[in-house]
Amino acid sequence: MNEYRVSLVNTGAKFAIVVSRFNEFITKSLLDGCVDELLRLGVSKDNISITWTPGAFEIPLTAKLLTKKADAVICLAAIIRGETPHFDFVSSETAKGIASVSLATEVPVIYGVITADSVDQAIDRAGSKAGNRGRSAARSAVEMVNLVEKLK
Ligand code: INI
Repeated sequence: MNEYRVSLVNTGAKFAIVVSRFNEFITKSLLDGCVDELLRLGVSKDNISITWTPGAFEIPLTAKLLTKKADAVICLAAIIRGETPHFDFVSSETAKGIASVSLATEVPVIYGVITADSVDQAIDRAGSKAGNRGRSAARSAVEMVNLVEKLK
């Protein structure tokens, strides 16, 4: 039986973070958590890049371009239902786009997007009651880089 279970040990890989400026007061906390967790996992500052987009909808194209420069791309955004009638459209296109970029490029593209019904719920997931989605996305990215390296 083969079982692939990789560690969270960083191997010198490059990480590109894409973060949406929409709802910046939330996404800034996701970014802080993400960078802090990458550093705690031993990633050097020189191997982290940060790219801002206007909104979540623009993340998939940006992520696709960044797959040429990084071993993993981490996507951070906050889509809040209360603020938009097109919540469902933006959130589903963002999720589908991120998944298809990852499948097309075979580079891990991590979904660190909060979809919340209210600003309070988004705050809970950006570094308070329910953890920090940016921090967990950083851990997923390091794990996936190691897993892809092992499986390829
Ligand atoms: N973008 C977000 O990242 N979060 C949102 O909650 C949001 N809302 O509410 O509309 C949002 N909209 C902007 C969208 O991502 C695009 O930037 C815009 O439509 C231009 O293409």
